[in-house]
Amino acid sequence: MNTNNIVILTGAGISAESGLKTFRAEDGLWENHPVEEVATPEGFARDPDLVQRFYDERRANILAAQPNPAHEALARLDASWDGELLLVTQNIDDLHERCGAKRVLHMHGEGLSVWCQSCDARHYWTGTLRDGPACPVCGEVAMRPDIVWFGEMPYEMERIFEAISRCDLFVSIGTSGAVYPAAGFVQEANRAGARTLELNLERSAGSHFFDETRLGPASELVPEWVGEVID
Ligand code: BJW
Repeated sequence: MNTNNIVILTGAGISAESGLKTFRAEDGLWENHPVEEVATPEGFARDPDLVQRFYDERRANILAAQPNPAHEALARLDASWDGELLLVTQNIDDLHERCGAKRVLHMHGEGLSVWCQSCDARHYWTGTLRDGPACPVCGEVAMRPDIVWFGEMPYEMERIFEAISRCDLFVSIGTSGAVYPAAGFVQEANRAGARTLELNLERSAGSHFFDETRLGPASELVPEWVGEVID
């Protein structure tokens, strides 16, 4: 089958070799708090200082991390692929963009973006929020991380489902398949008649939905696969 339209989904596993922690591989805790406790609107309402500190730390980690060969390979694919391509990432880091990838969509938000709850402006932000900086646009102290928490609607779902409905190849990289709606994308791609490929360190919750699963570190599997596609 000829491949023209590609949708790629990436998760925390692609950035693991850049030193950014995955969510479920270790104990899933941050300072003894389950991640679900800090990554929810309820958690933020209950203890804003805790949640701001969590994301201040994540922001600093993102800035310190460097892309790895998997990010570089996907950027090469993006630059050379004449057909349609959408790189949907669940990650809040900017490692895809730092390699030059252009067709990137951050469905769970961005760690280096903050969102003013008072005037709705978004700002590129590399500093902290726990000290309560005022919004540069409206002056109110009402900024939160621009992150999609549990119970909130991920970004650009219509555009994602539309791209999946037209793709002929769907590739999932470094994600456990534990969080919806991203975990359901493979079934949407199957319904669309696309070929489905999973690249992951270990079998995921949704492995049985894929036509093919390749196991190994993303820094090896992704450059190999991109080499096959470009050639
Ligand atoms: C490697 C590797 C290496 C390691 N190389 N691989 C009951 C049933 C179904 C759904 C629900 C339910 N109850 C509630 C829900 C909905 C809920 C949900 O899914 N909950 C689950 C816990 C069940 N989802 C939501 O609330 C979402 N919103 C929503 O559903 O809105 C309604 C809606 C309806 C219909 C259509 C559309 C919308 C919002 C989800 C928001 C997720 N937010 C987080 C945190 C924010 C970002 C941040 O702080 O960074 O996003 S949670 C966290 O999980 C983060 C991640 O993006 C996300 C996915 O994790 P990921 O990337 O898969 O990481 P891991 O750690 O799980 O896996 C890493 C994988 O890599 C592993 O497999 C490793 O083996 C592998 N790996 N090293 C290759 N070197």
